[in-house]
Amino acid sequence: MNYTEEQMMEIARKFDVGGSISEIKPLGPGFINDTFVIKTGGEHPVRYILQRKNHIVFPDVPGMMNNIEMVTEHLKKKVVAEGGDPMREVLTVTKRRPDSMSDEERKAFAGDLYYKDENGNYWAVCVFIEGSVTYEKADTPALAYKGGQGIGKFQAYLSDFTTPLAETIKGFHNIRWRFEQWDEAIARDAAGRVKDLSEEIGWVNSRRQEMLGFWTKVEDGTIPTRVTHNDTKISNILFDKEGEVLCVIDLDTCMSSTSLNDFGDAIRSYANTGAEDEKDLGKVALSLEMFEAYTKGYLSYRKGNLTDSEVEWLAFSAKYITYEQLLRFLMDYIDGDKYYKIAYPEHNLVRTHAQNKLLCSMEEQYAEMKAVVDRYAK
Ligand code: GN1
Ligand code: MG
Repeated sequence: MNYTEEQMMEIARKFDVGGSISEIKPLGPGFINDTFVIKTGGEHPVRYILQRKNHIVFPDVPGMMNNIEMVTEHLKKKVVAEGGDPMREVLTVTKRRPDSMSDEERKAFAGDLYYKDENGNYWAVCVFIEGSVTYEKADTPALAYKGGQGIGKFQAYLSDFTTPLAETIKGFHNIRWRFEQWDEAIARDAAGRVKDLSEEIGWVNSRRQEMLGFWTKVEDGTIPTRVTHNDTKISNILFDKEGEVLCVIDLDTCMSSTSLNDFGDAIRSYANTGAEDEKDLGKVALSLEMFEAYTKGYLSYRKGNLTDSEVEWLAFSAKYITYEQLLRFLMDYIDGDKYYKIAYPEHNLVRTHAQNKLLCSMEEQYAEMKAVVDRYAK
């Protein structure tokens, strides 16, 4: 469903953006939500991010927005205590303009944090952080080191956050649940593609027990559960122009899980020598240099605060999340491309192959990865 510029402006005006809106432009390349930048006119223009939240993927948008509000409030207190700037170093949710709300909206849970339009789409706004830079790929170890610090600090700040968070996507990084979805997808064969995918399906099946073995450690409490981000790819971090981490964004999946997910998902993007959807598999591998830089940065904040079991499984988490991503891309391809936005028909299959190549490269270098973790965890 496409909206005209006027309709989107109307939606944006429901939020407390001060001043009149002069411009609205799409901002890419999120796979799930639709993102726009809005600019308010006047002498001192201010920019905001307007997002249409994908409520098929996130069935409880009010719960999600409430999570984000609570987590960002907590983070802001930490930043203030350290003498930082809470408006630049933490995402700021922009609330609804009270005079734009109906009685029903006022009574709704977290009703001031989102707008549900007549088509059933949910919208939310946050402040645009000026002077920030995002990357699709880490080009230097220095950037990977800083990214590691950013997520390490994020986890450290949230380590004393105790309010239960809503589970915004059921079993998001729970491979046992993913296998339930997977088995159903194979049986359903919605797009009739299973017959041509025996090699790729084999990549998933051959590692199934190994991955369940890891998840069992989370289920039995050997590996603890904490408040985590769960989507730590490099493009979800804002850097400043000097390459320092400014702010961790895309908090839609902030919930309780193992902190290892945040490490593993970051490695999946920072330490990949190629793009997530690279067609030339010769370009895709795990860069041990990037792995080391990220690990060093991350552990500079988390060393001493992780349990022995977390340290033991840290390197494995990179394989786990890359494997899960392979499964999710392939499952979506089998389902007929219902979840991830695609740019061309084979996109999810290309992504699957690239993740598998990355995973194989991690498997080959696993002993070295473990040695790096041990070096910086002490
Ligand atoms: C999605 O929303 P975005 O583009 O930051 C996905 C992640 C995947 C990632 C792959 C809610 O992230 O889990 O790792 O694509 N987010 C959701 O690039 O499924
Ligand atoms: Mg996301």
